[in-house]
Amino acid sequence: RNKDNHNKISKFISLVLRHSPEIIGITLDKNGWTNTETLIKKLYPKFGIDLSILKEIVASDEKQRYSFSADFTKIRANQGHSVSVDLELLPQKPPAILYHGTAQRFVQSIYKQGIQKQNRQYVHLSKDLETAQKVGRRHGEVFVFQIDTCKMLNEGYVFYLSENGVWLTDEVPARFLNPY
Ligand code: HQG
Repeated sequence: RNKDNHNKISKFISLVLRHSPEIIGITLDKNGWTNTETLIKKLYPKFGIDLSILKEIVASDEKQRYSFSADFTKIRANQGHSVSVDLELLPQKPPAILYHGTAQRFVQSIYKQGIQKQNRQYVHLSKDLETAQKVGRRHGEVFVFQIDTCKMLNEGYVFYLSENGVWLTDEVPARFLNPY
């Protein structure tokens, strides 16, 4: 099915735009952008896509993972990077509670060390419970933390909102965590 195929291509685009551009011989600029035409050229042998298909994939992506520049000459991932890029996000005031979905097997360690960004550039937080549950389920038996963002703001922690609605921060120390 078209949709399954698009999902497969989207997964691969995630991999190159967030983690490993070198596997298809592209580079990201300091803000995470890559040249759209070059990306298409490099993806063509594997997936046979053109600009109109890429536009369709970007527009229909369930999590709106990618953005084009206004003139479509550049494309980047909206969040989730492990390579270091500057998304030029401005600090934003989050809702009073945010959620983080994880696996039960990580809970003990998170209560000890807080939520750390691991391989990514930021810790990812969700504004709704349902999304957090989905994120957690990717890792195993799900467990959801509630994060007291008011208290974090009072103590000077900073939050960013990605283009596609994911809340990002550097870390969440354990004292701001409650079980859902
Ligand atoms: C856990 C997906 C032990 C953390 C999602 C998480 C998201 C700890 C895992 C985005 C820990 C890292 C990000 C500690 C954190 N001890 N485990 N101290 N601190 N962890 O995938 O948040 O579909 O890097 O709880 O929707 O699961 O790819 O982060 O379980 O938005 O677009 O370490 O990825 O988006 O896992 O997911 P990840 P995440 P996409």
